[in-house]
Amino acid sequence: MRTLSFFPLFILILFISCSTEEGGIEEEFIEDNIGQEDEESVAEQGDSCSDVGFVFEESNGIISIEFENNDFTEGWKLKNDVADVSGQGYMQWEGSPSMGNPGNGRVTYRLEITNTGTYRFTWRSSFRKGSNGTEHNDTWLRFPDAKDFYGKKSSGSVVYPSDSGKSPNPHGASKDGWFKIYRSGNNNSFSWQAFTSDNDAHDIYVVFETPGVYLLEISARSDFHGIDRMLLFKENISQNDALDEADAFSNKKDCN
Ligand SMILES: [Ca+2]
Repeated sequence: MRTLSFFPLFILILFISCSTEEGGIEEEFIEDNIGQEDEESVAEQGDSCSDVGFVFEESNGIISIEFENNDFTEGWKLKNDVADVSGQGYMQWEGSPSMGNPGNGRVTYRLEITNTGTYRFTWRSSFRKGSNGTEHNDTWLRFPDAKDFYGKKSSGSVVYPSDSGKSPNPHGASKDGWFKIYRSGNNNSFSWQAFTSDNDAHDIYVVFETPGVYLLEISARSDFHGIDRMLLFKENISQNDALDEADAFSNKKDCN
């Protein structure tokens, strides 16, 4: 399939190389074709590193990522106005809020998983506007090609994203396989919190069944939700132990 999908692009390049007229139109076609190829590779499971450009490498069951260490769409702003953040600072969404529609301002991280199994997800975030910790405190999250993605409480209660084909679903917003991930409290210091289901906080888990490259997607929900770092760790590792290891950030491997 990949050879076939490149074939029209190859013909177009040949055509342009022989033609000096209407170059602008042909260039548009080329851009469209490249875009389709990108979308196709994103949708495929089992991408290799060379398909996606770079990956964050899991090591010893831990993935630690500076949230800002990626390419962002318009609307996301890099901020560094507080001392208590690492790397280049943190990212916050300053575009229009997207409370009911996940997918706007989408950014994808590729994770190269060697140690398969169930990982817990958390991030370090703050609300960067006002004094009410129930506002500007959430962003959408999705793992589109993982074996499973769910919220779980210590009581055993489990919720699955809406439209995932599984139930029950969380209280409050969820759509198209996305969870709304929120933090709580009126202290706006950056803190490690990541919950789903309103007023019924469930921790976040994802299952990687086989070794390979998996997608972690975020998209804008609240404006002025600032995110500094993300952390995934095997569920048999405590969060404190994972944090002890997490200052050694995961290698961002360039595949090109
Ligand atoms: Ca950071």
